[in-house]
Amino acid sequence: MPFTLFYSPGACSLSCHIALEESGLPYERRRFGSTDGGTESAEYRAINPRGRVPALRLEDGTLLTEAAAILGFIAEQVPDKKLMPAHGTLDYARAREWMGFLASSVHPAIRSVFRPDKYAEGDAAKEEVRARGRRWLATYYSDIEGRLTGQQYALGDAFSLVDAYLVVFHKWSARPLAQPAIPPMPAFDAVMSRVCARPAVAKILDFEAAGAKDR
Ligand SMILES: N[C@@H](CCC(=O)N[C@@H](CS)C(=O)NCC(=O)O)C(=O)O
Repeated sequence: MPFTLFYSPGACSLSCHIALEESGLPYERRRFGSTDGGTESAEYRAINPRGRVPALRLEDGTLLTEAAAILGFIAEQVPDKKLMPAHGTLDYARAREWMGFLASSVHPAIRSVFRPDKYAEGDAAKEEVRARGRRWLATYYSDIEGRLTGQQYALGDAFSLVDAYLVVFHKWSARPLAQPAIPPMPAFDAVMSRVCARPAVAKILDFEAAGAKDR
């Protein structure tokens, strides 16, 4: 049995979907929507009690969660593809730094803008959460832009799965709820043009945009 990716179109699971396609490994995928009740369903909770995507089921039935962990795991299955820098190098630490920042700072800020209902009740409280989230987004996206200025890819001259993870945050930044907070990002846009032109990335973006349910 190949790996099975549990994903929701356009969610952070997009990064792992791209990673699997880049890896060339055989995989299956199952869609559980994060905004239509799919991830909250009893069927999905039985698969992943955390009720979030992404999740990756391995050949032996083990379930792995958390996008950053899944990205690292996929890269390690295909070391020749060099989807992540070698362990023990500063580049590897830099990749972990990017992933930690995206997962623990930028993602929660985005969540407070897209899903304030997860943090507050009542319209006024939700708007306050959203407004504060937007202030964080302005700071974080300026930080991303600064780090990407002068770079071909997040880690320098070579594509890595950090770039696959950044695709998610670039797509989210274009959504109307986030847009008012997002500064001009010419460097981020240029890196993403390069990344999204990769055949594997373009294929998965098309697939998720079409909302297709099968491979
Ligand atoms: N820390 C997790 C967060 C995963 C997460 O929040 N995924 C969202 C989609 S982007 C989700 O499943 N949301 C459904 C929900 O919160 O009910 C990770 O980085 O993988």
